[in-house]
Amino acid sequence: MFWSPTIERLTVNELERIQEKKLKNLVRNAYEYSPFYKKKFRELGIHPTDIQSLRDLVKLPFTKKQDLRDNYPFGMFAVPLSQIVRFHASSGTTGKPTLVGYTEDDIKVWVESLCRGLVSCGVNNEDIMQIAYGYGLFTGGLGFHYAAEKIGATALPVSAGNTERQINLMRDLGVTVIACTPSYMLYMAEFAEKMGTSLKETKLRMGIFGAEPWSEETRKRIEDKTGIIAYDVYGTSELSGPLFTECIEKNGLHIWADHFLIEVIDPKTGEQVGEGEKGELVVTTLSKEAMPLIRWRTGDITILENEKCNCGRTHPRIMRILGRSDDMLIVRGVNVFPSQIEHVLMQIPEVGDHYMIILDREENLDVMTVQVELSDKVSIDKPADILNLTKKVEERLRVVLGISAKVEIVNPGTLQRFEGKAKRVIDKRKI
Ligand code: DLL
Repeated sequence: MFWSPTIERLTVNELERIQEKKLKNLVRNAYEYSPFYKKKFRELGIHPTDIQSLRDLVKLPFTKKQDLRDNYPFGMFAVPLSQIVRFHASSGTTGKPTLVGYTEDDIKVWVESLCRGLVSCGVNNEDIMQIAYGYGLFTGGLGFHYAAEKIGATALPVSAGNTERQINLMRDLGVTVIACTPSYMLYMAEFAEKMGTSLKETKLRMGIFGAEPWSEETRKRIEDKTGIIAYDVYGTSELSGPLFTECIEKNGLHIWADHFLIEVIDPKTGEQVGEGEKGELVVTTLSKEAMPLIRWRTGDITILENEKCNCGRTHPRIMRILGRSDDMLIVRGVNVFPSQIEHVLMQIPEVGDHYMIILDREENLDVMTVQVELSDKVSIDKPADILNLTKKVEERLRVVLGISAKVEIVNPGTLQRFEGKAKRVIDKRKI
């Protein structure tokens, strides 16, 4: 089944012709209307007429997360605010979020992309889709919501959390498709067992899982425990939100080439790697109006596959995300940079210079513990004072990160010291 049968099966040549036309247009628009790109192109001596074909893409500079931070909130936008119909945001390194704006057409392209993906997994208008990604500034909930409705499926906008209610609704309403993080699915499966039931006894037949790294082993576990088919979905807020999914072949995620131009590069040299080689995914948005991105460094490591898929789609695929090229952690679906944690800790005079971040899974849910030494400059030893300090650090971290962390205050000099590069993150999670 196809959502846009003609477009999804265009020949590579036809797709390239669309991409070339859109790329030229994008560069012209960015140069004219985006203050950020105008300045950057001028600094580098690039003029839109330098871009005549897809081969010229490499002449263009990369765009990085830091660019979004430096131009917060509206400096990346290429349309006036009156044309923006929605904002989404994800957490940033120093408390400032990464803001994304959408025009009406940007939302349409996002929805179209995800509809193609969902239909490629077999979602149809008979399905009831439980959307257990967070609704709000996070793109997961609303992204799936709009696509489910567009397909004519029934959206159940339950958002994340309140697991007992999730399971009751799933059973009572005969939910057939669920969309959530893979770790939350595992948690739900276990919770159902505690409630004396099993998700195998529901009508659930499929799950679309993403927003965090996961593995083939986790897919197998989810499928074994729940009896459903598990598909991968990828996207980032900067590119819109959830966008690309596997099809029923489960052999890579289709990237919709009429809207997104992809490259895979060596993160160190910036050079494109050969097909089949591992590298960082770089995406140029060909249709986005509000916040066009040229050669956006996703930070995600993958492998590109250009061969036509057995499902009949001609658009390129990326293989399951294999890791990150930077230190970004994903904790309960939220992007967390260790530097954000350091920033919070170092603003609190009662804590010392040394800390450790420990990530683990309890009942399939991520738990983050931050161990930090007490400063040797202060004399706090009463348990009540330590408790107050613990609460204060926890609260500050919660405000900045948007998720909670367990804080443990330890005595000065007790945490590990490093001679070379500090390794402050211990990730015990098995994905
Ligand atoms: O996580 C968008 C999304 C929502 C995708 C729902 C899928 C489902 P951000 O919060 O901006 O956006 O986080 C994007 O999450 O750069 C990857 O590192 C990671 N990520 C997303 N999907 C996958 C996946 C949403 N399927 C960051 N596998 C990305 C591995 C993923 N990592």
